[in-house]
Amino acid sequence: MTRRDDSPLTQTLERTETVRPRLFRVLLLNDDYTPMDFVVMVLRRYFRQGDAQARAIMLSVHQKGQGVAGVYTREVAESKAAQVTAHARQEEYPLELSVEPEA
Ligand code: NFA
Repeated sequence: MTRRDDSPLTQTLERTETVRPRLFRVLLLNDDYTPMDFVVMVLRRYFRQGDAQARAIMLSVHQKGQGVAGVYTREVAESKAAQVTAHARQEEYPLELSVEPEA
């Protein structure tokens, strides 16, 4: 191709850098009133845990006071915590969650 006088003599090469996003834990907190079956359902439906893992996490929260439901980017973690809180309040359960940065 014939080069016109005003065509560029240099070209810019692009380099795309990716940074891994910070991850956040969604914690489930124990209470005396939320039914165990509701917590298991939450872990399965919102946190995509299998049945055995959901039961293990629920029991661990029940016995130790809190536990990790899942780990996500900030927006996803906060969205899941808000959705689960709304669902629990709809059922009039006091279930509490918290979102904390990993490490
Ligand atoms: N402690 C609740 C009960 O005995 C069950 C529960 C587990 C609640 C995990 C919140 C989180 N019904």
